[in-house]
Amino acid sequence: MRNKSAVLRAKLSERQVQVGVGARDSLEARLIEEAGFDFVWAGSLCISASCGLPDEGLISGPELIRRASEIDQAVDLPTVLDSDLGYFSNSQIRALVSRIERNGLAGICMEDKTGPKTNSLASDAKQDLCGAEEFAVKIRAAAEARTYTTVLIARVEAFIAGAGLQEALRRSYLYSEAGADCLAIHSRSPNDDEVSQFARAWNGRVPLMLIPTTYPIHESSIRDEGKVKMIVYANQLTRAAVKVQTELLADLRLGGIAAIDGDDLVSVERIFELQGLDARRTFRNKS
Ligand code: SPV
Ligand code: MG
Repeated sequence: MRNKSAVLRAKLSERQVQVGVGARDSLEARLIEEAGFDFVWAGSLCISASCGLPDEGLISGPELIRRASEIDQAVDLPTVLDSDLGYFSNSQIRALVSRIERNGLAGICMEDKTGPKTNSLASDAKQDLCGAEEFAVKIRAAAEARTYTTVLIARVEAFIAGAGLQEALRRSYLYSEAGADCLAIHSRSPNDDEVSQFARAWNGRVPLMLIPTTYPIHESSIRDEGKVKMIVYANQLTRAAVKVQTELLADLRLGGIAAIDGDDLVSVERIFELQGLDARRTFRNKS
């Protein structure tokens, strides 16, 4: 088996930006791989949504790992688990890191908010930070629990909580000292001002990750600056699927199958093809 965490870790020191996309299941992961992206993001928002649940920590740690590893096994790409984890105890973190490693997941992202867990893009939700020093201890516990090359991403929610640039920087230095391999600087600003200011001010040893949902960014300008090494398009696939499926269901309800234009659908053979990737891979490896 390829060591996916070593692949992801090695790429973090290259000039190129690694671009990941959020998948809620194995089929989406295969589409992401086929389209040429670098890694899969197993995000709590889309996985919760696929269970018809709010992104509020209702899926347990082991269940989230099971879902992420199902996604991971469908592709050769590395998978990063968005594990929340910030409100877990140190011993829970150690147990989960060990399970994450045994399941072959390449990276873990932990965020520095207190429970109860809320989604960072929910403007009406409580977005309280946990103590920075307390979270640094959790990062250290996760880093020390690793027996492998698992990439540990500390997610800084200072901008989400309205705590500003200086607090984002203070936390980032602490987490990088504690053993984080990368810092996810999250923002839900309508433009890239917060993340750009942060990137300009950041002089630490580890690279940055961005999750551009509410603001546009240009991958080429980010690459030239050299501090951001990971980008995640976390929820665009699920949002696109909901849009297309809602429209198709309305047409189907109103006009039956005659109302569906064949060009709006992929063929059944295309689904067979996506289902068969594993078989082809096994065949290739044997020959
Ligand atoms: C997720 O995809 O679950 C994330 C990113 O954590 S966000 O929804 O933007 O907080
Ligand atoms: Mg999440």
